[in-house]
Amino acid sequence: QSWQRRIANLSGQLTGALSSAFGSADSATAQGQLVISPDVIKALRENTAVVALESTIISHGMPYPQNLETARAVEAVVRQHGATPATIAILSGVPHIGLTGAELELLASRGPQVVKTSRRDLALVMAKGLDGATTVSATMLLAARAGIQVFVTGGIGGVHRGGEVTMDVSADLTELGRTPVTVVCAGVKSILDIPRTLEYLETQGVCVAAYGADEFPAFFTRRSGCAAPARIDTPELAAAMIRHSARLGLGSGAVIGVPIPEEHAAAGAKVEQASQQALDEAQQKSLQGSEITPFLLGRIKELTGGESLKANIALIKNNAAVGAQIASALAAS
Ligand code: PSU
Ligand code: MN
Repeated sequence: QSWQRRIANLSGQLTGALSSAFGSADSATAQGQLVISPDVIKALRENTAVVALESTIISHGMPYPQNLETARAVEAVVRQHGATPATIAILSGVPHIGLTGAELELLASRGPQVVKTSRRDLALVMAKGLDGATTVSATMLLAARAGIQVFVTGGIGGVHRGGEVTMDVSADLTELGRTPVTVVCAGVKSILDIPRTLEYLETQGVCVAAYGADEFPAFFTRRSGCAAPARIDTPELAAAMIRHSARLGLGSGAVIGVPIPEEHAAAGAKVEQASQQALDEAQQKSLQGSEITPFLLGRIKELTGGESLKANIALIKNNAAVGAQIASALAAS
């Protein structure tokens, strides 16, 4: 039995969901609490590579129709690199692992009307039968329940600037401390407090590595000024780290920060400036809680005339290639 499956079997709820999904030709008829798409079920059963993808980035992170195009392109990149993509969202109150084209379209076109669903929101979104776009924390949790160990996104949430006073610390960070999923991303945006985010992840016992670099990346720029706690240069080393973490039963996740490709990093300085302005505006508007991140992302996009969006799309595709290589190395081992 694979490690992946053994981890999956730790969850009784999941075992029910998986076996009912495995047993039915049409996964939509699964009796369990998760609906897993036929592709993903097949990949999990055959122990081939699977990469989880989040959906808040689709609903709240980008405008329509670029969000839909990007979601499709990212799935295609994952496939090109030999892995099965599993985009995760809640549809009519049911967590879905792997979405159809129509389901992706629905999420993308409804955008921010879909509930931004973090760990704390999951059960109530399900109870109300709503559509929810999962953040990094909720996506990690559901991926783990489905036995998926590698997850690709753009950037994770972090400690907000001023977080030492406001206590605005993304639930992504505590999730990383308690859910064994490796998140491949472009690091943490400089709209956040990157040094404190790294400190917090250390406290949570999360392995944080830069991929092929010594410095932890800052999303739009390759450098954050912060040394990465660790460095990983190959998919094989990432896979070995994930295996050891599982064998030890660490129970925590990992972050692998992939620097934005050089040719797209040029827009970085401009985006940095826009970030500062957006931060000032958010403060003037006294925005709070979960509104802050979507506001900042939207405002930066406006201020940079779409340049940040282009860079954003490029870096996510790059992360998808790396994540799929890591998932493939893990499946092969
Ligand atoms: N950071 C980005 N892009 C995003 C997000 C974060 O660069 O789209 C989204 C992710 O879904 C992440 C969430 O999990 O925002 C974090 O929100 P908050 O800061 O409210 O925890
Ligand atoms: Mn927050």
